Amino acid sequence: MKILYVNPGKIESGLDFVIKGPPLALLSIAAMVPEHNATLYDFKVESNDDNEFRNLIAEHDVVAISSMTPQINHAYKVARLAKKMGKTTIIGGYHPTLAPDEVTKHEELDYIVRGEGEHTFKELIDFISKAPGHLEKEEIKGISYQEKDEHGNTKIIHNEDRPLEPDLDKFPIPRRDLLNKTEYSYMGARVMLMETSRGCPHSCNFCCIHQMWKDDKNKIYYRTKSVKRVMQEIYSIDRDWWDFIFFNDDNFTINVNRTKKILNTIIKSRINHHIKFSCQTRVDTLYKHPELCQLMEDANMRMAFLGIESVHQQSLDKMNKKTNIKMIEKSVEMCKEHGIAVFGGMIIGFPGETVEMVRENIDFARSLDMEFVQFTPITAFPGTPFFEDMKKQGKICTYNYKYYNLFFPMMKTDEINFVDLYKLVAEAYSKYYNNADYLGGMMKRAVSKEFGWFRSIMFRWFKQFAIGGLGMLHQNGITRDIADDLKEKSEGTLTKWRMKLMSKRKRYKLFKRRLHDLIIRMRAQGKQFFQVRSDILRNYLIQQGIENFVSIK
Ligand code: B12
Ligand code: SF4
Repeated sequence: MKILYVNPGKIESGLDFVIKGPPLALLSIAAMVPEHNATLYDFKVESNDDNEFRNLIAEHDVVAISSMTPQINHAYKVARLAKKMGKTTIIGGYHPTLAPDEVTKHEELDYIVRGEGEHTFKELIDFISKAPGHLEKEEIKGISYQEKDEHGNTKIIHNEDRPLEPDLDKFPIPRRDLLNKTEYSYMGARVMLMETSRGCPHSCNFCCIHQMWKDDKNKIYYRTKSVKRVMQEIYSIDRDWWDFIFFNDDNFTINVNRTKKILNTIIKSRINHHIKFSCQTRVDTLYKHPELCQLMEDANMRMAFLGIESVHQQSLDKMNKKTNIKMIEKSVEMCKEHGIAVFGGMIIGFPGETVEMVRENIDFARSLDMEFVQFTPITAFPGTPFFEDMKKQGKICTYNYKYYNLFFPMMKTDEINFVDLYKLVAEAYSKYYNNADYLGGMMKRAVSKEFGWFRSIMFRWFKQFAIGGLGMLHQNGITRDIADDLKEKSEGTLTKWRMKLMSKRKRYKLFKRRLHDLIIRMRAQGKQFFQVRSDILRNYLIQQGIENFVSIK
């Protein structure tokens, strides 16, 4: 049988311009059915030609789609097309797991896979391909589908939950050979994803990880791969191509002893001389175990994702972060000393925070001088207790999941309406990245001893981060208003052919004058370089209906 694996959602979602991560979920489930022919189509990196995609569907029997929440509309579109062409459609991932009722209602989808995909997918493909000894559809745990009853009415069936596999070593190594590897990069660096564990033992009420990876029956919430398996997988990755291996576990340092074992083994193996590593970790863990930073440096772990979130203790406590300002400052400082770039996460508009408090968060992020920061408006993902709570309180402003991409606000709080939240996101990016200090800081790092590793990817970083970054903001409704304004001005006075006729010297002079003009105006406007795009904002408001117009300033 021929299976087409589809990662939907080209440029529907926030970070796609600057981060194109390989779809590990699809590579993992494809490895479970090696006997079937596999093709990967990732909308994030493909040319996105409708005819090409149609032809590809025509050549396959099954279309297997993965979807997070913001990708779901496009996932339905792909499924509709495949269904029209007579193919069997399967979907899995975060959104189908967290909102199974809603997803199963879509008749363009034949099977919905909830939770862990590997075993379920194998059994489902055996059933569809009528493999010897296959289970019947009613017996396959973890799937949902529609069925007609005796009166012809459609019923939604959710089969029993699939228990989580306790031993992650039992899963085969993901099929990374399916990737067109030239297309994937994280802000210019070639980054391959790899899991060393799944799930999280904690249960913060706004987070969907716990909802995704839970097995209440067997009390399993967190599982790990053995150190041996981790090393095998590291060695299976093409280190001549990838700059980094990103351990994309939600928290690579949950079990500190295990983390140390992995890092020590990497150091002993000397694989760290050929490839860099990155991970997601926590402020409190680094603060309490400063020795981890040294080990990370020795293992060539050069980037860490840290949830900073807020400068306000009341918010940190409500989020259950178990951190404080001192811990945050210290852990970021330690990373800097060890040449570990920090990608910090900041939340804009956590309930209880006013506009002024958000501005203090932005200033705090700047004072930490982190290499990269993502500012995300407070977002409630369907399927979490936080979402249900916000829904009950009437705080959700849009049910169009396209906007759940961590750029657009999808809710309001008692303190901040959603338009102001949106503007604050623009302000945060503007203040953080749009200043000479930031660029100068990155250049300084490139010549420093600690961050010497950055030199090898600096040009690719600049290209993707600077150009892609502006595209990303523009797509998400945040625009360079002053630059656009200047462009308009120049277009009004100078036609293209006149520009062409100008001598190089004159063009250079004109460029200098404009740059000067731009800097003066930026200063005059207090470095507020980005603005919310009024056309996108208008569309967004129209989609929310007239009621929401009334409730906002
Ligand atoms: C790596 C990562 C990324 C990467 C690449 C992701 C990709 N696939 O392209 C990047 C950085 C690009 C990214 C981007 C985004 N991400 Co992200 N990301 C992750 C992260 C850290 C790991 C995902 C992963 O690979 N897991 C490993 C695989 C094996 O697990 P899995 O995806 O769950 O797949 C299993 C099952 O779900 C199931 N399954 C999945 N798909 C399918 C399909 C079929 C057919 C079947 C049968 C089964 C199946 O089987 C798999 C194996 O068991 C997770 C957090 C986490 N630790 O999981 C967040 C996470 C998935 N991301 C999230 C979000 C919100 C985003 C962004 C919106 C962020 C942004 N501001 O832009 C974007 C959206 C991108 C888009 N195009 O829409 C949220 C999703 C929330 C939600 N409800 O959807 C998460 C959970 C983070 C969080 N805690 O909030 N992300
Ligand atoms: S926020 Fe972090 S600690 Fe809390 S449940 Fe989610 S992954 Fe675990």
